[in-house]
Amino acid sequence: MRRVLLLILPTLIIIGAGLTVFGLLEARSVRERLMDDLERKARTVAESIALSAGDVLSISDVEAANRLVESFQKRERVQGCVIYDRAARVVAVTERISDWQGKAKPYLEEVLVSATPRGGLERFQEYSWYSYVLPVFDGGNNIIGLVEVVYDTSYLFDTLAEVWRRISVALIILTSLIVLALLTVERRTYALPVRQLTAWFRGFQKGEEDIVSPVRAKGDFGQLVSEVEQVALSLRVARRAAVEEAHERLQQEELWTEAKLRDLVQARLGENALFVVSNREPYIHIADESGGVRCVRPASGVVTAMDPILQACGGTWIAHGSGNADRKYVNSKNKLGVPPDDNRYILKRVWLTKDEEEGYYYGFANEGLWPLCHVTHTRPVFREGDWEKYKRANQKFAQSVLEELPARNPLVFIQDYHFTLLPRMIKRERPDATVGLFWHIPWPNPEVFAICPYQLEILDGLLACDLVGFHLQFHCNNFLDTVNRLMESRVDTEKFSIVRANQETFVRTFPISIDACSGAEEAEDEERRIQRARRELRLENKIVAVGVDRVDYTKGIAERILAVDRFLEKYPQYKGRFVLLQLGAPSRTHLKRYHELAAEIDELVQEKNWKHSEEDWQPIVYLNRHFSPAEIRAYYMMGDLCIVSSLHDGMNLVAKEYVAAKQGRPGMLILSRFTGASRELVDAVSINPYSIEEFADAIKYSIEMPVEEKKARMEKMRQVVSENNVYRWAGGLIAELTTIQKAKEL
Ligand code: ADQ
Repeated sequence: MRRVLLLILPTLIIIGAGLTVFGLLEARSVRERLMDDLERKARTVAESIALSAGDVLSISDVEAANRLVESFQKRERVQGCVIYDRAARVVAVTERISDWQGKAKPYLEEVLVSATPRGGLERFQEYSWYSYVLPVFDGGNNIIGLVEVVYDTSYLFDTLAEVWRRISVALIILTSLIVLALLTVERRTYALPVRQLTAWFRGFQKGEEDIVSPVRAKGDFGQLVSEVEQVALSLRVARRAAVEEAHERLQQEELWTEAKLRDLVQARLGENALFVVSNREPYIHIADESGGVRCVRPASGVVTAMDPILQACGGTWIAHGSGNADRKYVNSKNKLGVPPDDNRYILKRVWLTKDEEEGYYYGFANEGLWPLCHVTHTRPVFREGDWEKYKRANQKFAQSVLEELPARNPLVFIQDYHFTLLPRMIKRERPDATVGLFWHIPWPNPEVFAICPYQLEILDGLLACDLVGFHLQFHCNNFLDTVNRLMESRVDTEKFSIVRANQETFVRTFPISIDACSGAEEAEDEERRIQRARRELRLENKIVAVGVDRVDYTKGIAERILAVDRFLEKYPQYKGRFVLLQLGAPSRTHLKRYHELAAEIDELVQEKNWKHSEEDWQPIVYLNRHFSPAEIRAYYMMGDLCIVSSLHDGMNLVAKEYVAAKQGRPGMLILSRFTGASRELVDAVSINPYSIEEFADAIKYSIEMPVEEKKARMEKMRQVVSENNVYRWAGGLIAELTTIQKAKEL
């Protein structure tokens, strides 16, 4: 619209100005012509009167003078005539303009003095009149009187108005024709081809076949079209070549690596990109009070696992834009390349209102589903309003995903309990899409799940998936049991799938993990970082146990502090020598339960530090803030022990991160048996975090374990984590999803 206005407005201004000048000149010339005409007529009439007026005036015959003026008043447009004597006194006046006598007429004097006729416009009784005055002479050169002829001039103005009306109509018609012509030319030569080219290129990006654009243009625009076609062609050729190379390499590699996952994605998905949806975004832009902006990777297991996958394979990650500076960093489609300094994939941010975030994320997801799925004795809260907002937010994400999907067989990989309704919403619009959802938290047994008032809608949403993944077989079993008990469906325990309304949903185990090689720096740099951290926290010569968690009631942080307290009570020889270094990333602080938990932990730390502290030693160092992955890695390496005491945890990546970071250094992992990780990391020291006595003993046992045993156990766990890494997790999932996709195509 703006472009069209820019084109049309100057043209209109020029035409308007031109026609106005033309109109003014034309009106002036018409006016002059009419005045000349009027003067000519007036003069003729006046001269005719003057012929007889000479006699009448010389004998002062008033009767004859009156007859004379009345006889001329019928002439065309003549209003009336007046005969004056030589002193400009009225001798006779046409009755119709008898009022004219009262008008002051200084011009009569001028005519008497100059002895020449005079014509001009005069205002009288709010009208404009034309007066022509002719001197009347005796036989010689002496003036004996004057004759005045008065005309009505209204027709003169009517004629001028008519001229202006015609000019205006011409102006309107001309303007409309020019605007129409400009719009037609603009549409044909610019708007339409640009629209066609954009639609074609968008289609090409979504995988539609046509390699030649439908736009045929010449000149500059034609060159642009040709350049766009070249880019499309090179892209397609490069993608094809990459797919073939990937197929070949895939046959050769054994261990799952970033490169092998990339090959698998290229070989299986080809030109189609991977679409990932999660609530938490992997990079958040946060503005601080000083006006600076930081880009932070949030403390989230989902982000820790998924970021290396997207970095390896590319694709689009759609997530809630939750940072207060997020909007500044996206393009017009709400997208940006991430990581910020090395754009490997696209992050598309979805905006939620405060109200939606409150109901969908804090309310339904984190006060309802989160406690429902974690058996930690925190009561789930289900509010109708939250559920409505949860549905609305799922719909918003569905819209955002659907805008992105390629033309054929897209693959969408959804994360977690925030999006139970999203699979159905996507499938309704795109039945050809293959949709997988990974459930990062535990799935409870049917009795527990049946508490949820919206259980059927949630199961219906999830069963639109082609694949639902869990960390553990136990969670898969719980899910199948839940569906079997609560829904009309066919559960196939051989194939581990559920069939409902012509849709088969496969249920599979994929234990999540980490990129075991990521974050490693030069050995010297790492050593320096560790020494600095020990110095700053005054931990030199101390036995350090690290704890790294989001501050969440499922993570058993309070139980950990109580166990340290009991350990020091029971084994006082460790006073002054042992320190728990607890890193706690503030999480969901907006919720009352999390607020209370944060206060409870602060209080416990103070109480136990006060109880046990000696000289400059305190048993607990609590750093309640967010750390970068590199900082956390230094703390892991520094930790003689790592304590993971979750009361219930889908997997727990901290345990795996610690094992990977130690890289052959002695250390020991104390791991809650209620984490998914405990099924794989069987060489850790296993604890029941609810049993404070057992927990305290486990700390002593881990410290006193012979170094050789520690090394051997850590090495076995390191092997497990490096083999069962996050690329294997994603590889398994994507391979399964693409197999399902192929089967559907047949
Ligand atoms: P989370 O509950 O978020 O994940 P977890 O798997 O332990 O838990 O991952 C937490 C991540 O946050 C780790 O990468 C850790 O390094 C990081 N982190 C912790 N404290 C931090 C701090 N102070 N600063 C910065 N980063 C910090 C959910 C499930 C888990 C499951 C994961 C992945 O609850 O059971 O393992 O998803 O599926």
